[in-house]
Amino acid sequence: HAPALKENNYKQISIRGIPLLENVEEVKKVFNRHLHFTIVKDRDVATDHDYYESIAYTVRDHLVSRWIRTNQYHFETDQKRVYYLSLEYHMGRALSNCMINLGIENSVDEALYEMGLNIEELEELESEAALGNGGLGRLAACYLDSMATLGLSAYGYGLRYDYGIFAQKIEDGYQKEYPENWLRYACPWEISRPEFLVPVQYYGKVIDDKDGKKKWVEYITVHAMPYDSPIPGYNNNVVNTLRLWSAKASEKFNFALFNSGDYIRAVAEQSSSEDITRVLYPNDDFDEGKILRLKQEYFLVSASVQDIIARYKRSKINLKADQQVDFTNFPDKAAIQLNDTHPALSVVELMRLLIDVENLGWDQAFDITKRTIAFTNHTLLPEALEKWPIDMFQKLLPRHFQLITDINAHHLDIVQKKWPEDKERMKRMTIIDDEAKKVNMGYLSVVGSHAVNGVAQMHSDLLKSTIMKDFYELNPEKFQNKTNGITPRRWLLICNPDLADLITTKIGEGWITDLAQLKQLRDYVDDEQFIRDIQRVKFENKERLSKFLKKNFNVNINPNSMFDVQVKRLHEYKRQLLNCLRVITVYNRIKANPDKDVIQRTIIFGGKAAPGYKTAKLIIKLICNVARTVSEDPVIGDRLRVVFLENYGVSLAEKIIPAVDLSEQISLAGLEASGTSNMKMMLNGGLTIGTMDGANVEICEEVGKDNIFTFGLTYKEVDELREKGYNAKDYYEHNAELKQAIEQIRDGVFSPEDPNLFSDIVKSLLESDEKFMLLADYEEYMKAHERVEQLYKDGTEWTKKCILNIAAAGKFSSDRAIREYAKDIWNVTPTDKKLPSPDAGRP
Ligand code: 73E
Repeated sequence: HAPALKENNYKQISIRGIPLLENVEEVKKVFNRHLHFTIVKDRDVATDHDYYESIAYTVRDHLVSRWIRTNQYHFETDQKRVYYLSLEYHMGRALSNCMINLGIENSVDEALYEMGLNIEELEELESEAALGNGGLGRLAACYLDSMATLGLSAYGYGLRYDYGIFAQKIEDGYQKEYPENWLRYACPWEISRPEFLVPVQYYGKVIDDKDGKKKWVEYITVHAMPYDSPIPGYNNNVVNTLRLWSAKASEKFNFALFNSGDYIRAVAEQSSSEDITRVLYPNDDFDEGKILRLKQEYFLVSASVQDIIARYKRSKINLKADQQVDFTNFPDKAAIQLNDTHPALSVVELMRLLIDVENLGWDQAFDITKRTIAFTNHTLLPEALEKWPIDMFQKLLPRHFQLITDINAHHLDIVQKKWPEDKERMKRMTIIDDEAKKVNMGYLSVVGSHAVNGVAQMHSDLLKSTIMKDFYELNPEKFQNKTNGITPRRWLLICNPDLADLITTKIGEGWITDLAQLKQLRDYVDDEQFIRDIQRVKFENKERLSKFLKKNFNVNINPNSMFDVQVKRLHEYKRQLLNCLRVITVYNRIKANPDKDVIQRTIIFGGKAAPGYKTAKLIIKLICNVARTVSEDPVIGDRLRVVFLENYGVSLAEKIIPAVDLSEQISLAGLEASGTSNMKMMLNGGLTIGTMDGANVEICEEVGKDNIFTFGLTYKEVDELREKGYNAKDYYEHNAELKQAIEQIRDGVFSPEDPNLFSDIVKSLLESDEKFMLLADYEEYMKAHERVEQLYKDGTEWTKKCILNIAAAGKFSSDRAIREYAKDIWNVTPTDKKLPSPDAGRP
């Protein structure tokens, strides 16, 4: 009764592993049991979503004993634990990731197939956990995967937002935001733990207690409810935990109302404190400074640090301790990593708990705090650096403000001793700026940690020479680089199974956990069959994406054209507008020279703009209008196609990345701290066109400058040009094609129904202080694209460079990044040993 093989059933015919038949029978049995006992449906009334849930529970069953065993093992060995604190986790879907990491994918595929169900269709029904904005949140997710794969005793801590990043719709070319209720169906992956509820306090005041201690009183309490999700390592029987906190009103919160008999109102008003974890702030690289955000940050920090201390107290090291727990060894048992300054309050919360609750002295508490905490900075953009108004901060967290004041005094004392005469330096370095009336969370993070790192070499260097210069001079030993990475499991093995198979047939499967092995592919760069196979796989991926876009968005693209892709958050510094000017120029060239032989291009854009970011939203509209003009122009035909894809996120990225020919990484040098889509596209055989910014610099180093298209001002040149005075008009006047493109936007060629629609864009492009210097890089960008075109005409030469790019992508594995954090910051040791399988005895 097996159904005919559907054309998108491609994972079915994967060569990876032949399913064991007894497992297949077992999977079917468990699936049916869950449909019956967990979902409570029979096959006459079950929906596709019910089938998805049944299979999700079936897969989860395979995780459970490994998960419990991992916890037991971590308790038994009591190795140092790593705690990753982040306001964002952009996890994406869990089902295929769990199956692959557990090695049960083929059995599950086969079982479903035999039951007439299609695993890929069911996978699409999982709503993704999109609790992040862009690179920072996705990095946290990749790092959890690597920490589990490297056998670290690691925990992620975050917030369980009811609403993650909004769903983006493009309506008439405009971005519209819709709430994404990812918890509408219960999430099969999370387990709530009401027994571990943690109280979090806000407001109130601080009084001097009888025994000379500070006491925080009259606060209000909100409870943090933990929800745990499994984080399986790859093929090593490790399952770590991501613990996300959800706000629960405390009954005491409305005590007065309850007592006054206004029971209904008291219960109804509980919801306001539960708003703390209602929604993720949808800004990337931008700080809005809202009090609700400060409440969120403290909520994560307080609940997590209390949990960490509680686990330390329960740990082996303290088994024999009766009353007083000894905190001397705390930094040898816990490392806390701050994902940017968003959880920076950890510094003060750990101080508060050690001093006020655990009765340690100030100096010892500060020493322990610094040795425990480390800080990763992700951006130099001034508008993203968190600075809280003193008034707001002091009112919400009075005890923490006192402690920051103490830390600041201690810190400035050290500065003064080192530079006794340097008043200006003291002013620059203060954590609490009394003039601006702000608390600087970046400075607090540096002062409160033993290690500070940037996310690519260039960014780490700039940190030391710009925003953290004074702090680098004070403590050079703290500053490090940890170049970002991506997990090769999700970003190659899972999203591009055919390429993964092809690589495996050549070099074996060691690359999955040791990505540097990809360099062996260099041996096949002249192998004609291999070149053809790589071309075939890329083409099939492009076909698959084309069909998906046709089916889901009614977008038509031609898989025979070059896929030229810029997908990332919309931000002026990323310069999607520069790409748009280039598109307009390509369009004009075809129009001016319709008989010239040019390669066919599909230029793909995608990405969300922050809902309040007017300029970014107008750029989306411009791109959409240019796309419309191009597609309606009969002269253009199939030579140029421009599309803006709706709702770019992890799941859509998994479909786009394998199909990329050309990766657009064109930020103004010095502004993109690292970038990670550049790494994903490289790993999947895309060639990069990019500026010397962020991790592009290291991509260029790894692959060699002949195998990448670099262009544009270097950071140093940007600096010099800014110094000398950037003059947009010069570039505009001296380049006829650039002038034409801007004039067309100005004259309403792309918006005949409202010719002035884009006047703000035109105006800002021509301003002499235009921050992103778009026009300065235009000409070189066009020339770089001509080199791209030249190479693309020679399919074999192009593909050889694709192979060299894949072969050189090893450095950009998150496993490499996590090994470096483990060695240089956390002082823990990765292992490639497997934990005993779950049917072995208790550790
Ligand atoms: O360059 C990226 C980097 O690859 C950087 O812009 C991004 O982090 C990525 C991972 O390291 C980033 N996001 C934020 N800051 N840097 C940010 C800031 C405030 C809110 C949300 C995200």
